[in-house]
Amino acid sequence: MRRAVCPGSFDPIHNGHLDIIARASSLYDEVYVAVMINRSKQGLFEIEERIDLIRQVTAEYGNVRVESFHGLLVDFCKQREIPAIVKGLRAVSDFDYELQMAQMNNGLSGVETLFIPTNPTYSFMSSSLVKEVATWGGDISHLVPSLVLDALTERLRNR
Ligand code: COD
Repeated sequence: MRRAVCPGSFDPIHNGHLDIIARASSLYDEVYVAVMINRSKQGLFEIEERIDLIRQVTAEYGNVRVESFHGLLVDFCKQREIPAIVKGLRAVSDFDYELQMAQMNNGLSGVETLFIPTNPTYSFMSSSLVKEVATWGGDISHLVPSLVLDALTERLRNR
């Protein structure tokens, strides 16, 4: 069984993330989406809420599993016998840090990192930007799945 992991914060998942997960799911038998628990940073969505949104928007792929993790990504990979990390590359500016992480992860455990070039439609996107635009009432309906749009609208209304 060929397995890979797409890790991230996913606070919340957006169409750029989804595009990479969809492409990974067509290349691997089983794709884990690993949602990082970061205790030093309060997110807009709780980890369980992020997981729930990701599960719903990836359900159609059939081979995507969604879990949280705390600590090193390589330990998550080791426990599940995952040999590959799949990342989306948006721009050259992503590359420096991604290269460092890929080399560190490989040195720690032998896990490989594969980069998929982002779909140009989504290359400018990040969860932070999506939240900022939504906070000020901008239209993000083309940037996130409708389920996420509803959740974001609801969350920001109640803040
Ligand atoms: N288009 C395509 N792909 C995208 C886009 C986009 N517009 N935006 C993001 N992505 C992809 C990228 O591959 C990105 O890495 C991933 O989605 C997740 O993005 P975010 O913003 O949700 O998540 P990050 O960047 O906060 O996630 C960082 C990690 C959790 C991957 C990283 O910090 C990590 O691996 N941490 C675990 C601790 C660890 O092992 N540390 C040692 C590292 S060497």
